[in-house]
Amino acid sequence: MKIALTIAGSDPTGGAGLQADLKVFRSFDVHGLSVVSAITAQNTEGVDFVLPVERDFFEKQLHTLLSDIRPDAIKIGMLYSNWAVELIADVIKEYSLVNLVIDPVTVSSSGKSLVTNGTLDVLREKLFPLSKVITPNIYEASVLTGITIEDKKSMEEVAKILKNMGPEVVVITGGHLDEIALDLYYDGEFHDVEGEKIKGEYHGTGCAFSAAVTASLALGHTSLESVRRAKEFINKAIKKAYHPGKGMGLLYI
Ligand code: PXL
Repeated sequence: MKIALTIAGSDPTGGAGLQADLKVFRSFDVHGLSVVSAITAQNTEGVDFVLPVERDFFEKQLHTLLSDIRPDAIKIGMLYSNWAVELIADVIKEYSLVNLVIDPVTVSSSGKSLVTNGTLDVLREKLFPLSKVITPNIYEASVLTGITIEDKKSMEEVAKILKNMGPEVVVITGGHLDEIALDLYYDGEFHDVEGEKIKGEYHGTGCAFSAAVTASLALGHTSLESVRRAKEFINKAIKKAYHPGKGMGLLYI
């Protein structure tokens, strides 16, 4: 069985974070490993509180796991702390790990910051050059480059700048063109990854998308094929989304 590791925060609703990632891995018939960077108090209405795990304990989780099991692909979700980014960069090199997918999480859908000061800068400097695919949404791509995305042209410009930061592939998610949901894929050439636009607000779509890309890479698919499979998976999951709480809908994953 192929193996994928998520390094992410815990979301008690199961809609985002490592709980969602593990469910997505399972849906792709990939064994899931998880290392937790932070725990959160949240529900479907929003994130109340974030508590990072202690640095030494975070490092212990990584070494204890990776000295035993080698993942075929790795997803980086919410890390919260700058030191967590640096530790992961060291670990990736030490264990020669491949197929790194980065979801550069910045804020929750409810607006709570999921990074501390400077985390995105360290992520860009230390981890982007080691990554296979980065999956910012339009907002995250704008924050990372300082350029506001207003149309397809500026989306392409931002994708080029992000690619120069080191990843093999940039996927900017969440673009809209009329009734089409457009993700932009850039690996030196542009590919549109189109899907149906589905109305409504759902929690954890970014997490589930990047986890699906990771699972598909673990299975040996190319980056483009993995992104297409992930998009299809998310579209189906949104169509069957449900509302277990008072707030946002959760994906059927
Ligand atoms: O969707 C981004 C995200 C990632 N990881 C955790 C989260 C959230 C959003 O709330 O809670 C743990």
